[in-house]
Amino acid sequence: MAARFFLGWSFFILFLSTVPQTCCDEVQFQAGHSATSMSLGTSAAEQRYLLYDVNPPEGFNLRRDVYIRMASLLKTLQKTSNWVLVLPPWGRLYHWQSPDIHQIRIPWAEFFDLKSLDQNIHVIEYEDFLAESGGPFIEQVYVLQGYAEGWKEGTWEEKVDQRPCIDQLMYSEDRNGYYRGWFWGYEETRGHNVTCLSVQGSASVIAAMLLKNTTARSIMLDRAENLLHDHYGGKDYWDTRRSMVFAKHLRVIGDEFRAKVLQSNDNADKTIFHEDWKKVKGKPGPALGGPYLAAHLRRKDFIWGHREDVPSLRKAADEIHKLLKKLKLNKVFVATDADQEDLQELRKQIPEMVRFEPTWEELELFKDGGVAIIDQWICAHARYFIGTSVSTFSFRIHEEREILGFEPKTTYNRFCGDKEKNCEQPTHWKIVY
Ligand SMILES: Nc1nc2c(ncn2[C@@H]2O[C@H](COP(=O)(O)OP(=O)(O)O)[C@@H](O)[C@H]2O)c(=O)[nH]1
Ligand SMILES: *[C@@H]1O[C@H](CO)[C@@H](O)[C@H](O)[C@H]1NC(C)=O
Ligand SMILES: *[C@@H]1O[C@H](CO)[C@@H](O)[C@H](O)[C@H]1NC(C)=O
Ligand SMILES: [Mg+2]
Repeated sequence: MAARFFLGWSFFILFLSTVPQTCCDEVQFQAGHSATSMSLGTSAAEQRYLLYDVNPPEGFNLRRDVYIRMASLLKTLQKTSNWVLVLPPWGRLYHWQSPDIHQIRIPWAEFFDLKSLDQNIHVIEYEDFLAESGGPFIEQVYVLQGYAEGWKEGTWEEKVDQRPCIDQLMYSEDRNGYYRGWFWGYEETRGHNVTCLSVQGSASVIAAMLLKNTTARSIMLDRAENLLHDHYGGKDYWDTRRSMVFAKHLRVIGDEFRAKVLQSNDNADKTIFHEDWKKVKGKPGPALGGPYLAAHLRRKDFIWGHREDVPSLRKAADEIHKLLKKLKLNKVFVATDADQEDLQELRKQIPEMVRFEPTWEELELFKDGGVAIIDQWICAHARYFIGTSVSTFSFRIHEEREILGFEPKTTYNRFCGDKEKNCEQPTHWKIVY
């Protein structure tokens, strides 16, 4: 536990003060539990906890999308009773490969501004849940899955049913009858009951069931990505998306880099940031952006499949040079997950390339997730952005630029594959306020 707080930097102290001690043995939990079960069904104000997790191979930016779905489920639940969303600690992500860095049990406050999240729906960190709910126990785990028989042709209906588990269960019963599992790296956490649910439909289809079929106070939805958006791109979607403000310490680093290396600042760029996201009501157009082009070049697993819509480095470099000329810019900021070999090639092809390269200390401090956010923040403030086809990393940059008020044609652009015939450009999603 102490390992996470080895750093003395002042802004980490902030986190410390909000993170209570993990505690409590079973006895305490049982005591707390029986006290509350007496009032079950009688007290509408009783706090219930919604927890969730996502399929392990999914990356950071798809997980951000699943958060939006869970937030709309929480809003639906809150119409009937008192619920809070417990933020699933970050960690063990496939793309976070920097060696020797402790990258599990990371609280959301290291990446996002909790106060901003909390202005949209009531959220708490997992460590707060442990302290508040009386210990490392989750009463009911539902593992979400599809239907074994698939979709019946021609009929789409939203439904949820208790069904036998289709895949091998990632939880196992210990000798005391508790379920053990990954639980975000919290080994002491146990589930009282694990059940598989087949679901088809948007996040809120499960709401009625959570309200009526179970009295569990803490409920975890595992494989939550099986629930779809209630209304992708609607007001509720955008409210939640706008509330996902990056943590201040990461924005500050991004802004310093913009100022020092790219001669970019909010006043000149007309990209004014408000601490209160609810006060921002941008219209597309007024944002100008810093005097640089930004490109997101997704490599690794995106090129291993030889996808038709992902360019070679040569082709990407050509496109970047064309754009620099057209836009009369001489700097290009490149965000990429390219390996060392690809990076060398990129430097050769694009000598004017600028990148955010953290020192080891910065990497240890911000972690792979924080560095990716800094890359996204810098891309979001460029005069013009071009991303990689169907990368959620690029999609989140589109949204950030939309919030900042950029003209759509400076945002919804992507590289084309070398032999791609029909290079369709990304969809423009307008904010609904
Ligand atoms: N720092 C940094 N990391 C990146 C970049 N592109 C990809 N990554 C890493 O690779 C992951 C990609 O997975 P994901 O977020 O799911 O986006 P997607 O797979 O592109 O849809 C990111 O979360 C980052 O960890 C980049 O430009 N800069
Ligand atoms: C929830 O309860 C209703 C009514 O008892 C039942 O018909 C339904 O199958 C239950 N749903 C699940 C997912 O258990
Ligand atoms: C576990 O939960 C399911 C769904 O609520 C329920 O049908 C089942 O009886 C529970 N099992 C135990 C052992 O309590
Ligand atoms: Mg991914």
